[in-house]
Amino acid sequence: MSTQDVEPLNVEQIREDFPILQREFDGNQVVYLDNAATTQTPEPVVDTICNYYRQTNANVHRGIHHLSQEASIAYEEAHDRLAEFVGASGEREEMVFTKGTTEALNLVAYAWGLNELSEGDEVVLTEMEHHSSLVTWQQIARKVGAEVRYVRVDDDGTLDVDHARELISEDTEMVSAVHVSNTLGAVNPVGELADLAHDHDALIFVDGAQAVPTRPVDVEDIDADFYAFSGHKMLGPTGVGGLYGKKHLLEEMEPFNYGGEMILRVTKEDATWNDLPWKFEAGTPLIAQGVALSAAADYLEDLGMDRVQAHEEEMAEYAYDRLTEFEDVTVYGPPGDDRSGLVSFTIDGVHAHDLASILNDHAVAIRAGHHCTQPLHEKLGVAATARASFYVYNTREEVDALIHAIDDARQIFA
Ligand code: 7TS
Repeated sequence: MSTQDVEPLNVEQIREDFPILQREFDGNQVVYLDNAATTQTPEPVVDTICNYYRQTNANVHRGIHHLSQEASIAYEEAHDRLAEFVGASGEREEMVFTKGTTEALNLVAYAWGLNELSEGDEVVLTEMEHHSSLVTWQQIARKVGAEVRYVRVDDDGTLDVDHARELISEDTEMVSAVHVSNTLGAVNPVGELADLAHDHDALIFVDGAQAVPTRPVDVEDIDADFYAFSGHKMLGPTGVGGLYGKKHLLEEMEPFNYGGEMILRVTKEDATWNDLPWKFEAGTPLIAQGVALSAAADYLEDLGMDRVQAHEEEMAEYAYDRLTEFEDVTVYGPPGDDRSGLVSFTIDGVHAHDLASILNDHAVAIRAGHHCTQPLHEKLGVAATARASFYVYNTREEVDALIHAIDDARQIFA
């Protein structure tokens, strides 16, 4: 989609919903550019959390009193809302609430992987996986004697799809790929990877932690078997996220955790499992968080995900263009006009942590480190990068403030 085709976001108005953006440190107003780590929470979402606790709070599913009924309805409808948000027509049955993307990956790796993978099987990842995917599949594969293989990242920071075509074979049982890289900003052709996986009777898990917040996502269009995301990266609260799974797969899978809420009937010898998605939500679930996540989806949908995407891309392109004006700055990942809303970079002779610290003196918040993609950083030949990541409330002026602060750091280290 061309970013010119949609009406720009009214960023000034959006910022009014985020009082945290008015905070000052030593007289400098915060410039929050660490959105790939976590996004800020708008007033309507904060209100939803507060109102939930003020008016509705009760445990769900097992109560027959009014408050429990209200809480149950709100919590159940939140599943429908998030299913709809990512294009899952199976509604709540295909939408499990988890703590976030990491737990969703662990859920599938344990509940599906431990039971379905065996010696000789292959799990195909990409070199740009976040540790939540990479480490999880690595450890599960080790337990069952399966092999993990990695689709190469090209020098231009995009996925080598031809290599994926070579790697994915009859031995492949699972392809697990990140939709949008949290380090490179690359947007992977996950629909194409899904087709490749399915051509070889393998499944595909898509890590949508950086995609669901930043672009319209349709899991059925992608034909993902599993698709995960985190609420705190899309204006929602911490501690809640979603796992979409095709209904027949979730039905066939063993539970992940055992306990209350996930059972239908229990005897001293055995137990049977509750309906989807509750079979995968053992114990008192993330009620307030789930309801608030649904409000975050409403907020984003009101903005329009195509407009959110256009804004992200505009911010990233502007930052890319400004950063690449510096001769001593290296920006990693695809070109400025072909990336999601973040830029990871290094400055010759300046450690990323030192840079982040100087930027912090200007109240510019970025992230420095390996961003939980250590093997990718090894490939890039750097131990750490600095990363600025943008969201719906960021402005060009804030990118200018970033550039100004970087220039200051360059003078200090010159
Ligand atoms: N996958 C990707 C692509 C991510 O960017 C992250 C978090 C996760 C999975 C894990 O999400 P969680 O909500 O379960 O923690 N990424 C980052 C980051 O880039 N900086 O801090 C967290």
